[in-house]
Amino acid sequence: SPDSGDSTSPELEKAGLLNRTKIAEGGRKLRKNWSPAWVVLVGNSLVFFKDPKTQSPSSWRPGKSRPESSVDLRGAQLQWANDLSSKKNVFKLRTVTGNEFLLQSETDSLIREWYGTIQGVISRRVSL
Ligand code: I3S
Repeated sequence: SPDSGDSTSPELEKAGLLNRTKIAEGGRKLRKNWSPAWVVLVGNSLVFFKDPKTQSPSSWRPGKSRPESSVDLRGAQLQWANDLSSKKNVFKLRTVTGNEFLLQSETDSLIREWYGTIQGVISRRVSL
């Protein structure tokens, strides 16, 4: 890829549209509020962008658009969480700071890819 030799910016690992809700902040439970988000995995961060109509995987780059929020994957925990929702294909991501997110897709293969890629990043960072 054109970016692979650029050591000044972390490599984009994956980007796409997922349904997302935050369910806890600092260990404190929040009311669910599902909404679609562009999710971008870059370096050890999972970055969320709000409006899927005005965002695309090519517009995530710094300066082009402002992320809604960003999650540090170092020390995070990932688990399937179909017990936490009536929706199918749900997994939960918990950060070291006690923030918890549910991520979901109607497409089985897509959610499995995301799970695997995020788990790969978490495992890789833990061993550093
Ligand atoms: O786990 P819950 O509380 O049943 O989650 C549902 C609610 O948050 C609901 O919102 P209101 O209680 O504000 O109406 C959402 O609309 C649902 O999507 C939530 O459940 P699912 O099963 O979709 O995660």
